Amino acid sequence: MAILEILEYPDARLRTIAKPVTCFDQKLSNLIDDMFETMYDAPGIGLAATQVDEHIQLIVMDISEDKKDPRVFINPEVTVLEGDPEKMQEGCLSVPGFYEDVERIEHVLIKALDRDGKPFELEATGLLAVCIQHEMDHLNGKLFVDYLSALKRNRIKKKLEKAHRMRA
Ligand code: QAP
Ligand code: CO
Repeated sequence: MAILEILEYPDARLRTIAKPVTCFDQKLSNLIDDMFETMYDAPGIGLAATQVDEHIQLIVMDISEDKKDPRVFINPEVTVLEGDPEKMQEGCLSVPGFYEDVERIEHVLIKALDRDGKPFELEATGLLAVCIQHEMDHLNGKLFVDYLSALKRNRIKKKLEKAHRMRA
């Protein structure tokens, strides 16, 4: 297993559109394990393959307190069950140190494949619903900062660019 490098905003590779997974092989299984290790190490509650520069429709997530509920979503699709938007504070491993309110659909039906390629369905509300929408945005090249005002987004961009310059 390995801890992978997480791309950070405004890295252009975060704008890549992910392709569906077609091959459920050992390579995919290894990537899933590495993504869990990377997410738990951060620590985070969700990570999309896009964030580790792998442009396939794969998400790992664990919203439990004790890292006891690892979930894998491959080629996910979301259907709106109740359209009422819910405001929740979001963060992102690709936007470290920044947290802002974003409006998301509060009740969704998720259809996805598990790590063996077996289809499953899951009704989600609360944090799980918010998190799957956040992670599916990554697969479409979208970040939570895109929902903020240009002023807030640019402030975050400048601060992260400065941090990256200091690191280099
Ligand atoms: C997405 O985000 C999410 O800034 C997952 O310094 C977050 O795991 C969906 C993290 C909140 C819904 C609500 C962020 C870790 C982790 C940071 C994460 C940081 C260290 C973010
Ligand atoms: Co994120």
